Amino acid sequence: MAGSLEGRTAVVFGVANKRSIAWSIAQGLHAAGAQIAVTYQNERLGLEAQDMILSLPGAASFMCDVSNDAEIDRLFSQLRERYGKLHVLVHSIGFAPDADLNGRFVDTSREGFRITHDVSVYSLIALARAAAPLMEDGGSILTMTYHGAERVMPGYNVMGVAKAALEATVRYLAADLGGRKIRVNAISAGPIKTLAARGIAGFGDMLKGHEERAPLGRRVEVEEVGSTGVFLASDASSGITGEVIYVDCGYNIMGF
Ligand code: NAD
Ligand code: 0WE
Repeated sequence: MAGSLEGRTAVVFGVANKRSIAWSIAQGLHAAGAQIAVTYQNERLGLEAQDMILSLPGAASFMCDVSNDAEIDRLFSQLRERYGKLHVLVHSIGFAPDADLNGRFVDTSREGFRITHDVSVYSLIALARAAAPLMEDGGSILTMTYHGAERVMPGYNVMGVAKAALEATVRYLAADLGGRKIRVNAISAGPIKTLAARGIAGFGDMLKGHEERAPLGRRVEVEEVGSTGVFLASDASSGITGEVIYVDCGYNIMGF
């Protein structure tokens, strides 16, 4: 795969630390020859991001809180100034207020629902709209989803509803942007121990259940998500758009 993204520029959203799925995708894209821009949510996470990108020669980092339109506008003018064109956008962002993740779904607050959908779903629409004019040669947009969009996962709650909306958003964006040769896809990853998974009650048991039920008999490695990200970013996937690709060791196909 090395070299398949030579001459391409990619912007990656959602790097919090070395365990982030976004970081694995960024490393894969870089190894395939892409020039990388990494964005981070706030100054606190920026310190770590600046440290990490030292291992990706030529990479740069930018701050962008995706719940803020002005920050999105500022970021894309910085990207236009520095790179001119853009080929790949990776959206690896999800957030729900703690209270709405751990309680009963029926108790989801109006504000919790709004924040979850704003950060986890609307942001993809806003980023796709801002990126499209820079994707002059066509492009590939990818986002991260989870099986809780389709099946009830205890505790995933409003995030599951947001992931269902995210997967529908992928299809509507793919239809809108296909004429500009921009593809839009999602990776549905099995459970991975990242910052976003830490502190989730019963996550260890979930990993065990996954290992027991998945056809491959193990959990998914973050690098396997990274390599699928490289595939979706590259011309190897040129006929694929609007899809949700599972990288979960087959867990989702099982009925029992
Ligand atoms: P992570 O905590 O490393 O990444 C989540 C990222 O979202 C962080 O970098 C955080 O800074 C960013 N973020 C949150 N709010 C933001 C905002 N307002 N502006 C900008 N950035 C913001 O955890 P992760 O597991 O790598 O999660 C990445 C994606 O993968 C999420 O969409 C998550 O739902 C999805 N996913 C995770 C798993 C898993 O088990 N870890 C499985 C399937 C899908
Ligand atoms: O998408 C996710 C988790 C995303 C997430 C995590 C947090 C923790 C901290 C979103 N918002 C927050 N808010 C916080 O305050 N995953 C796919 C990982 C995950 O989360 C679960 C899971 C799995 C898997 C929650 C319940 C059940 C399964």
